[in-house]
Amino acid sequence: MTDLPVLYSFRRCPYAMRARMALVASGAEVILREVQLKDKPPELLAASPKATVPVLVLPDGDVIEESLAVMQWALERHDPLGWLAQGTLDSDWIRECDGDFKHWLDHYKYAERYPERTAEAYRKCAEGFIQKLEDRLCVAAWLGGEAASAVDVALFPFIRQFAGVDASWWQRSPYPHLQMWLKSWLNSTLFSIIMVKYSRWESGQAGVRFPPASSHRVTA
Ligand SMILES: N[C@@H](CCC(=O)N[C@@H](CS)C(=O)NCC(=O)O)C(=O)O
Repeated sequence: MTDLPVLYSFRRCPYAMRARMALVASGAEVILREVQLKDKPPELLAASPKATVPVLVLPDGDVIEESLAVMQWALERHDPLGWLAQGTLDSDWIRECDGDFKHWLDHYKYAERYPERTAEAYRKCAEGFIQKLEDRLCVAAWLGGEAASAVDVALFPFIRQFAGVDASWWQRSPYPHLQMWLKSWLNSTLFSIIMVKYSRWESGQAGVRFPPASSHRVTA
């Protein structure tokens, strides 16, 4: 069991979600250690002092401490769904998602912490990116073209978060293509696998094998 990479993860973290999706799609097996962000285990801090999740510790001791790097590592080893062929992780979509969009998303989601403006005003700022995605998905089923790509996967957890802040507004919003795109990820087998709940990992425990043995080969 110890010859597998160890993934420090937090179920609801969108960065950890994109990493878990790529790991599952690649067929990689890891040992998952579910952490609490408010009380991170010393093993995580020792492996990666910057202390964000996800962090992947390889059997040779190398540490991968950025979600996109975890995706790249997994998909370079094995990419049966062709996600990298369809869209590289060096992408303006991802830069904008992780930059400006994430900034406004956090303000929208936690508007009470930023009382200078209303949640609706913050949402409007985030909608610039949402509209660009909608425009793209009007002309292509996926961001990379005809098939899902690593770019779609990298963005999905953040669009999910945006939609979830006010789900009834999202249902009424003028973004039908993006709504369909989101729905297809939410309904995917892959998503159900990566959202399985694990109890918090405690020092001294082995951690759990991820993904669970029965869900190794995902085709969609
Ligand atoms: N650039 C990092 C960002 C990861 C990140 O910020 N993760 C959040 C959780 S969603 C985190 O660990 N924050 C540290 C904390 O809350 O203490 C990546 O892509 O992996």
